[in-house]
Amino acid sequence: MTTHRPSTETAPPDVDVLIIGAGLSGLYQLIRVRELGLSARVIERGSDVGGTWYWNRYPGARFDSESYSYGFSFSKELLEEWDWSEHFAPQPETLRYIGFVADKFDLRRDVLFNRLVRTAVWDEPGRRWVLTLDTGETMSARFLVTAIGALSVPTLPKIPGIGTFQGRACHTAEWPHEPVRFEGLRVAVIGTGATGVQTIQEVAKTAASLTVFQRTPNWCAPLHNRPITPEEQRTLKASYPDIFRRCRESVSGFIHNPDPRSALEVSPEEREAFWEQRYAEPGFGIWVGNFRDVLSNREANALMSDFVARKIRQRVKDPATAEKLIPKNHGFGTRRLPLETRYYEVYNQPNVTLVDLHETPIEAITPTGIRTTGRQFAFDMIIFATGFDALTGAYDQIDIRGTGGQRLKDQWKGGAKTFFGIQNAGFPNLLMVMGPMGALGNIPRSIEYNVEWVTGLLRHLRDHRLTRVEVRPEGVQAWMDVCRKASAGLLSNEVNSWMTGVNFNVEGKTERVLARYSGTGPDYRAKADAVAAGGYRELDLA
Ligand code: NA7
Repeated sequence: MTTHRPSTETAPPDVDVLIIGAGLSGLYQLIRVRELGLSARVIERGSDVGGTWYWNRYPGARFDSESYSYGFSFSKELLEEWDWSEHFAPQPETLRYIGFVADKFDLRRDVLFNRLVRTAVWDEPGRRWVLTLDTGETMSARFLVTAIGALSVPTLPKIPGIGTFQGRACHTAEWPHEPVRFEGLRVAVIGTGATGVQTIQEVAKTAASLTVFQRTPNWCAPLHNRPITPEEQRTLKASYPDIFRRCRESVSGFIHNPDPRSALEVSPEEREAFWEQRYAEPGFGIWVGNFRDVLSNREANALMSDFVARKIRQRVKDPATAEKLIPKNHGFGTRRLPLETRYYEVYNQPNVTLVDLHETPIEAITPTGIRTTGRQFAFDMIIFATGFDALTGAYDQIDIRGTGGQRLKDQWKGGAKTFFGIQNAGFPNLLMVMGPMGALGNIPRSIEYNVEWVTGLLRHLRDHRLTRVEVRPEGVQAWMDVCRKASAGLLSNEVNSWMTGVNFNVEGKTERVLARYSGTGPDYRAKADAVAAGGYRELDLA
C-alpha cells in the first residue's frame, strides 16, 4: 500500500458514490452501496430503470440465458417472489422484473432519470469526480461507478442516403415505446446478428413482405423456448442454490459446461448423436456445452460446422437460399451464436426474401427504400439490426478525464487496457461494472460478482478511512497478460465481430484487437478474490 499526501480537499463531494446507469449493474450497485451506509445517486439517460431491457424493445427481443439463471441471486426473498413465465423470458417480462426489483428495494428514489452524462473530470485536490450532464447540472462524488453496459451504444450503417428515407426507420436498440404493427407493411431488416435473427423471425409472422439484407450469415441454433409449468416452477425454486452453484462453477456463468471430451476422440456415430442431442436441447448448450475443442481445434470446428450446415439445408427448402444462409468465412460458434425459433423456416415463407449483400451490395438508401447493385426495393419501414459500438463505446461517449487531464478514450486507443475490467491506471476512484476486459458470459452472473468486488473495495476504503484508489500500471499489465494468454488458440480471434473489437461502422474499429477477457468465470473470480484477500496490493490506496 502506497501512501499519498493527505488530500487538500476544499469542496466536499455531493455524494459518496455516483453510479451511471440504472440497468441491472447500476441498480445492484446502488443496493450494495446503500448497505455500506454511503450516500449515492444513480444517473440514467432513460425515463425508467432497465438498461438493455429498457432500450431493446424490438419485436422478439428475449435473452438466451435460462430465465432462472438470469435473475439476481442475492436475495432469497426476491427469488421466492418472482415467477418467470418462460424458460427464456421475453423483453417485456424482463423489464417488468427489473421494475419489480426497483420497487422491492425502493431504488427509484435515488435515480435521476432523463439525464445524460457528458463529462466526468477527476479533481485531484478535492479527490472527487465532477460530472456535467446534458441538463446543465453538475454533480460530484468521491467515487464514480460506471454501470453503462457493454452493448449499449447502437450503431447505424454507413450507407449513402440513410437520412433520406421517407418511411419509418428504426434501430432495434432505439425501438419506440408504443406497439409497432407490421400488418400490410413492406419491411426491410438490415443485419443478421443475434438481434436481427430475433427480429426477423417475429416480423415475418405479420409483415406483408419482409426483405432481409444479409452481409454475413451467422451460425444459429434452436432456442427451444417454452412456458414454465407450475410444477416446473416449484422444482426450479427449490433448486435455486444448485442452479447458481452450477453457474458459478461453469466456464461462462451459464448452466451449461463443456463436455470434457475432444470431438475427435469419439466415434463419428457418437459425435453425431451428441450433436443431435445438443441441437434438440434448449439454450446455449450447443455453444458453451459442446466438446471441449470445438471452439479451438480447426478440425473439430469444421466437423461441427458441417453438422449445422446440414441442419440448415434440411430446414430451408430452396437450396440456393440455404447456401446463402450457411456461413463460409467463419466456423461454428466463433462469433456470438444467435439462438432462434423457426428462423430458417422463415425463408420458406412466400412473404420473405433474402438479399445476399455479397452478391448485390447496397448502393444507397433512397426516399422510398433501398437500392442494391441488383435492383431498387420499396419499403414502408427499415429496421436497422446493425449492432453496437461494443465494450468501449459507452465510455467513448463520455469525456472522461483522469489525472493530468488525460482522456480515457486516448488511453484505450487500439484496445482497452484495464484491471479486471474494473479500474484504469490514471483514473483514481473510477470503478467500472462490466467494463472492457472483465468477465462477460451470462451477464447478470458477472454483474453480481463485479458489483460485490467493487463493494468489497469500497468497504475496505471506508473501514480504513481511505479516500483514493488507483491501480498501478503493473497491475493493468499483469491483467492484460492474463487476457492475452486466455485468448490464445481460440478460433474466434481470427474472425471479425464485436468480440474481437470490430465494427466497420465505427471509426478506429476496423482492425481486430484483444477486446475481451475470454478465460473462465471461476478463473476470473479466483484471481480477483486473490487481489482482495491480499489487501489490494496492486492498487495505490490513500
Ligand atoms: P451484431 O452481432 O454486431 O450484428 C450486427 C449485424 O449488422 C451484423 O449482421 C452485421 O453484418 C450487420 N451490419 C452492420 N453494418 C452493416 C452494413 N453496413 N450493411 C449490412 N449489414 C450490416 O449486433 P446484434 O445487435 O445482433 O447483437 C449484439 C449483441 O447484443 C449480441 O451478441 C448479444 O450479446 C446482444 P456483418 O456481420 O458485420 O457483416
